[in-house]
Amino acid sequence: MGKGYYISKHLATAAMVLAAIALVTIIALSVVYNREKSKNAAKFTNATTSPVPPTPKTSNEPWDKYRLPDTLSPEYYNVTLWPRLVKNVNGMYIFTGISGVMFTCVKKTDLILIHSNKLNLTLFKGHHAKLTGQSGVTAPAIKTTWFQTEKQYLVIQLEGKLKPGKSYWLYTEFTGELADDLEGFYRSEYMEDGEKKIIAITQMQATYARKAFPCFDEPGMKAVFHITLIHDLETTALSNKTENVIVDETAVTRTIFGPTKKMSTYLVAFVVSDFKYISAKDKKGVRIWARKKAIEDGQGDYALKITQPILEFFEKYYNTSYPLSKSDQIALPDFNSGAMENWGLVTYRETALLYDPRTSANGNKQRIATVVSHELAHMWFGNLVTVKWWNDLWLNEGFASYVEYLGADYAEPTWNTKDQTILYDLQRAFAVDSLTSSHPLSRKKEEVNTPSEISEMFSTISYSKGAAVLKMLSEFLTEPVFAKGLGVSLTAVDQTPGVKLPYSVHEIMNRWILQMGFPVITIDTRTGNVSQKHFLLDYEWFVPIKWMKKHQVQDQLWLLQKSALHKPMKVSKDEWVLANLHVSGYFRVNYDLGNWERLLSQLESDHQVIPVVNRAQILDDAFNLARASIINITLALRTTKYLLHEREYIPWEAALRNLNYFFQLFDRSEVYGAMQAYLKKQVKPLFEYFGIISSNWTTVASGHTDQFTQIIALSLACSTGVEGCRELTRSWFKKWMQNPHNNTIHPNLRSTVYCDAIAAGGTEEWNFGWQMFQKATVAAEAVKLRSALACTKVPWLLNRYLEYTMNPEKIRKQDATSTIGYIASNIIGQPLAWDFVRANWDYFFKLYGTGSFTFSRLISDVTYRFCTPFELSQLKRFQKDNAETGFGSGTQALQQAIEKTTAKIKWLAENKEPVLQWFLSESP
Ligand SMILES: *[C@@H]1O[C@H](CO)[C@@H](O)[C@H](O)[C@H]1NC(C)=O
Ligand SMILES: *[C@@H]1O[C@H](CO)[C@@H](O)[C@H](O)[C@H]1NC(C)=O
Ligand SMILES: *[C@@H]1O[C@H](CO)[C@@H](O)[C@H](O)[C@H]1NC(C)=O
Ligand SMILES: *[C@@H]1O[C@H](CO)[C@@H](O)[C@H](O)[C@H]1NC(C)=O
Ligand SMILES: *[C@@H]1O[C@H](CO)[C@@H](O)[C@H](O)[C@H]1NC(C)=O
Ligand SMILES: *[C@@H]1O[C@H](CO)[C@@H](O)[C@H](O)[C@H]1NC(C)=O
Ligand SMILES: CC(=O)N[C@H]1CO[C@H](CO)[C@@H](O)[C@@H]1O
Ligand SMILES: [Zn+2]
Repeated sequence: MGKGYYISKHLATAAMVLAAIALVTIIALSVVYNREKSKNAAKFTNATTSPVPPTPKTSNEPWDKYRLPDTLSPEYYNVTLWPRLVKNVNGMYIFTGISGVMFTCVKKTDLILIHSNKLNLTLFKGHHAKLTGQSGVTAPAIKTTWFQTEKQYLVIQLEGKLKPGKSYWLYTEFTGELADDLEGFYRSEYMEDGEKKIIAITQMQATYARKAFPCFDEPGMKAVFHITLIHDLETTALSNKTENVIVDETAVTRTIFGPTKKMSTYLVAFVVSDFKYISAKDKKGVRIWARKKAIEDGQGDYALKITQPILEFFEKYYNTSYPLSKSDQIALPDFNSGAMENWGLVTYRETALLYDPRTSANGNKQRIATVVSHELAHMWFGNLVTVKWWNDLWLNEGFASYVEYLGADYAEPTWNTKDQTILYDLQRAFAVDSLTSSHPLSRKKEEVNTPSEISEMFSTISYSKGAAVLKMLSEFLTEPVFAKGLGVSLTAVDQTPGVKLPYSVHEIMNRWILQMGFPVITIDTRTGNVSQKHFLLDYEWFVPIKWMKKHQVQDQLWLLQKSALHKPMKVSKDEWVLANLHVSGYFRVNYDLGNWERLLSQLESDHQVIPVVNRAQILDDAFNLARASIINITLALRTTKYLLHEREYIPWEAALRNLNYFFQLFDRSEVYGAMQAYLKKQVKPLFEYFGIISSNWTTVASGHTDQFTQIIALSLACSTGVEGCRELTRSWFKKWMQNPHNNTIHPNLRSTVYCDAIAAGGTEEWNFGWQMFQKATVAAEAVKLRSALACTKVPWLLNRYLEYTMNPEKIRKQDATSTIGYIASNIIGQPLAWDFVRANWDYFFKLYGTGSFTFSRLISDVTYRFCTPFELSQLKRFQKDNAETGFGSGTQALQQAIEKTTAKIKWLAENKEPVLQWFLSESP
C-alpha cells in the first residue's frame, strides 16, 4: 500500500459496483498526490518543520507498532451490548458485551492483533477469546493471549498459522465501564422534572470504538456491523437500523438492527435513551431526537426543517442518492466535539442542533445550519469514501468544511453564508499557517501514529486551510466544473473546454498541499511587477490571481514563478489595483505604497466600489503584514479609518478580530486609553445607525448579517464607552433581575448584555447569572450565560468559577475547557486561569490530554494573551516542568504558544511607540 490517502480495494470495488458513486475525482487527485509525494519526497520533506518525536526502537514486534499489520481483513462484526443505566454493587456504571468478528486471512500468520482498550475480557480455557474456522476450515489453537496496553491491542498468538483466503470467527465476551468520559460507549446525565436521567451514547472517532468492543480500529478496515442492544423497556435504542425486531426477555428489550453498509469503525454509533423525536413525512427517513422536554418545546423544529433540503442538495451536488434509508440527528447533553458524522445517526452538541426562537440568537441558528450541513456532507465524503489513514484527514474535513457553506446557502439563501467563509476558514487558517510551527495539509503516514497524534490532526489546518484551498480549486476551475469533477475524474477536468490551466490540477494543487504556509503576493503598480514570497521559507506556488483595476474586473493572472512582469498591473496615478478579487485564493496581497494609499483613499471616499469581502481582506492582510513587519503598522491602522462609513458585517468582523488582538496586547499598557478613544469615535456612527433602525434598540435589524453587525455595534460601543450604551445594557439586565421569569432582552444581544452587566456588577449579578445558568433549559442560552459569567472583574468569583470546572455537577465535562478559555480571555481572569491550569495539570492531562480535541484549545486559550519576556519564560519553564507527563494532543498548541509569544515580544519592542503615537494623533 502506498503512502497517504488511499482507497481500499474493497471500497474501490464497491464504488464501481454502485457505478453512480461520485467523488472519483478527489480520490484520483489524492492518489496522484500520493505518487507525487514520494517522487518529490526530497524536495518537499523540509516543508515539515514540526519535530517528529523519534519512535523509540525498542522492539520490532508487530504489537509494538501502532498500525495493524496487513495480514487480516475484517468482513463483519456481530456485537451485542447491554448498558446498565443504574450503578452496580461497586457503585459503577457498566456495560456487558458479546462480540464476534469474521475476518479473512490475507497473509499467512500465527498472530492476531485486534484493538481493545479498557475492556475486561472473559477467559475461555485461560484465553481472552475463542477462535473458530469457517466453511470446514479448522482454526489453529490459541497458544497465549495478552494485552499490549500502550498500543491498545489484544494480542493472540496461535499454535499454527492462519491460511490466506480463509475466514475465521473471533469471539469475545467482556465488561466495560460506562464512564462519563465522553469517549467510546459512555454515559451522559441530565435533569428532567427534578429527576436525574441517564443515557448511554457513543463517540468512536478517532480511536474509541476499541473501548466499546474489540475491533480492527483503523478507518481503512471497513466491515459490516450487526448490532444488537439490550436495554430497559422504557428506553429506545438508536443505531443503524432499518427494521427492528423487539423481543421481550426478562423485562428488557432487545433491539436487533439490520446489517450496516460496509463502513469504518469510527463511524459506528448507538444510543440508548428515553429521548423523543420528530420526523417529517419524507423518503429520507429524517428524524430529530432530543430530550423529551426539548422536543416538546419545539427546539428540534428548525433542524427538521433544514435537514431534508440539505440532504437533497448534496444528492444533486454529488450526483449520488443518499446512501442510507434513514437519517437520525440526535442532540446530546454531553458531547465533546461539536458534532459527529456517524453514518445514519449523527450526534450533536445540543447547541449545534436545537434552536429556540425565543431564546436563541440568529448566530445560533446559523451554526445549526452549517453544522448540520457539514455532517450531512460527510455522509458521502468521509463515510462512503474514507481516508485510509488519519494523515490525510484534511481531505475529509477540508472538503466537508468547504461544502457545508454550499449546503447552508441552499437551505438559507438569504444569509450570504458563502462570503462568510473568508472569516471562518481563510482568515482563521492564515492565523496558524503563518507560524513556523505550522505544517502542510498532507502529512506523512509515518508522522501520525499515536491517538494523540491522530487527535492533533483535527486542526485548523485540516479544516479551515483544507476548505480554503479546495475553495480556491473550485474557483479557478469554476464551481460547476469542480462539482462535475467530483463525478467524473479530475484529470479530465484539465481538458474541459473553457478552463485553461497552466499546469495540470494535481501539479497546481501539490504546491498548496505539500508545502506549509501560503504566499504573500506583492504587486508593484509602478512597474507591473508581481512577485511571491513566503514569510520565512523558500517556497513557490502556482498562484491564480483574480483582480480588478479601479472599477474594472480584469482577466485572471497565473503567477507561476517567483516574480513576473505583468504590464496591465502597471497603473497611472489615479488608478489602483486590487488583487485576490472576492478572496478566492489562499494568499495575502501586498502593494507598493502608492497603491496602498490609493486604495485607502478609495475606501474613504467610496468604499462600496470595493467588494465587501475585499474590504475585509484589505483590513486583515494589512494587519497581518504589519505583524510580520512587512508593512508599517500605521498603514494597517489607517485601514480602520473608513470604518466610520462601514455598515457591513464581514469587514467589521475582520476589523474586530484584529483590534481584539490589539486589545489583548495593549490593555495592560498606556496605549489602551488612546486606542479606546479612537475606537469609540469609529464605532459611534454604527451604534447610532442601529439605534435608529432598531427604534432605539427595541427591535433588531431585519437582515441576517445586519443582525450580526448590530451585535458588534453594541458590544464595541459598550466596551469603548460610547455614551448611552452601558446604561442601555445594564438597565435591560436589571429589569431581568427584577423579573427573572420574563427575560425581555433580545436573544441576539444577550451575550453582550450579560457580559457587560456581569462585568460592571458584583456578587449579586454573578449569582443571578449563575442561577439562570443552572435553570436554563435551552443549551444556547446556557452557553451565553456560561461565557458571560467569565466577564466579572471580581477575582474571587473568577477563582471560584475556575474551581467549578473540575466539578461536573456544576460545569459539564464537555464545557470545562471552554469555560477556562472564557475566563482566560478576561484581563483579570487570565493569570488566574494560567495558575489554575498549571496547578491542576495532572488532572486536565489525564482527562483530556491523550485524545481530546479540546485539549489543544485549552493550552492556546490560557496563553493567548502572553506577550512579555516574563510570560515567555513561564511558558518555557512550564514546558520543561511537564516534559515527563508530556503535552499529548496539546503538543503543537504549546509550540505555537511559544512561537507566538516570542513574535509578539519582538513586535512590541519595535511597534509599541508608533502605535501609541498613531492612536494619540487620531483620538478626538
Ligand atoms: C532539506 O534538508 C536537507 C538537510 O538539512 C538538505 O540537505 C536539503 O538540501 C534540503 N532540501 C531542500 C529542497 O531544501
Ligand atoms: C452474525 O449475525 C448475523 C445476523 O444476525 C447472522 O446471520 C450470522 O449467522 C451471525 N454470524 C455468526 C458467526 O454468528
Ligand atoms: C475490570 O477489572 C479491573 C481489575 O480487576 C477492575 O478494577 C475494574 O473495575 C473492572 N472493570 C469493570 C468495568 O468491571
Ligand atoms: C512607520 O510610519 C510612521 C509614520 O509614518 C513613521 O514614523 C515610522 O518611522 C515608520 N516605521 C517604520 C518602521 O518604517
Ligand atoms: C432611548 O432609550 C433610552 C433608554 O431607554 C432613553 O433614555 C432615550 O431617551 C431613548 N431615546 C429616544 C430617542 O427615544
Ligand atoms: C414580559 O414583560 C413585557 C414588558 O415588560 C410584557 O409586555 C410582557 O407581557 C411580559 N410577559 C410575561 C409573560 O409576563
Ligand atoms: C442508516 C443505515 O445505515 N442503514 C443501513 C442499515 O442496514 C441496512 C441493511 O439492512 C442498509 O440497507 C441501510 O442502508
Ligand atoms: Zn467533519
